[in-house]
Amino acid sequence: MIPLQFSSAVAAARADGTPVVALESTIITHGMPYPQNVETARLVEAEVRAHGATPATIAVIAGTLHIGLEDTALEDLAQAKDVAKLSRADIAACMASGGTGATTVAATMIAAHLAGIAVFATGGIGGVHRGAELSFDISADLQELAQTPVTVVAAGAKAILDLPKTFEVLETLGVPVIAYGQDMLPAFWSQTSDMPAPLRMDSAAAIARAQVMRTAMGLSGGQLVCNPIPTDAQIPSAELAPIIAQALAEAEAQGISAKAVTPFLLDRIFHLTEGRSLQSNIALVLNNARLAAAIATEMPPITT
Ligand code: PSU
Ligand code: MN
Repeated sequence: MIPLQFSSAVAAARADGTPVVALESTIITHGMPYPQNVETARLVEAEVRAHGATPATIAVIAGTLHIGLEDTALEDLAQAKDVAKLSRADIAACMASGGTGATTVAATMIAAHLAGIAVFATGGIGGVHRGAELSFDISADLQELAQTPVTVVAAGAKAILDLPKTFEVLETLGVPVIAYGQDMLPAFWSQTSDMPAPLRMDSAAAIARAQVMRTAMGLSGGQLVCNPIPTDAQIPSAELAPIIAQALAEAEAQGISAKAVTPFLLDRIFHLTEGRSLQSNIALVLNNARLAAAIATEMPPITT
């Protein structure tokens, strides 16, 4: 038996067959500082509700996999120190030992699929880190997209990563990468990159139909929807490039490795931009929540 706990709102949505959008918790515990992390988590949940779906923020608390968090649990998680960062490799061990942990994109996809939820909104996915040819640091998020049937809405991958290598690996793994409403891939803090998107779709219905077809054909895995950041929230890449370079140099000098890399870089970029990177991050997550709610509305209802 898997210890699963649905929030009252998610349980009601499942019973009624109304749309649900999964949300991750690592962005709360390891991606943003307190209190902006919990404020953002609440805004994202509200945005999903305002667009006709029920938010299901996912986390492991004392060994139980929560699909949807009540507000006090969200607040506790946002304030907690030393919460584990869980991916495919460690989520089961954490649950078996009664531990508490936040779910990354990979672990959130696993949990969403267990709960029958087909759509998930986040900010950015993990990917191939710069220098991966030496470190072999490639996020488990990419493999998860190849095997778990959940459509993930993100703003692309952050420029802290090696973007061309990240998209090469996704192609190798057979993951559909869809730019929403434009020909070029977005690049997280900017609306466009210099990379053409493998696929372009202009409606939530088209994205939902593609996932349904994929699953019907027996093709495993999900889809990555790359939704460009709103115009007024962009940060020019020329402005961020030296900041990212500095954060990467500091990570290297301090010997930061493995799962500590992404949280370290996000925190350094937040401080080096005096919080501006966070404002952009919040705007794009909200934008992704809106699109995810629209896609969830077009998906077949959850069957329990
Ligand atoms: N990218 C972001 N913000 C984040 C993350 C990635 O822009 O908070 C988090 C997500 O939870 C993602 C994880 O799944 O970092 C990837 O970590 P790693 O690179 O260690 O796989
Ligand atoms: Mn990694």
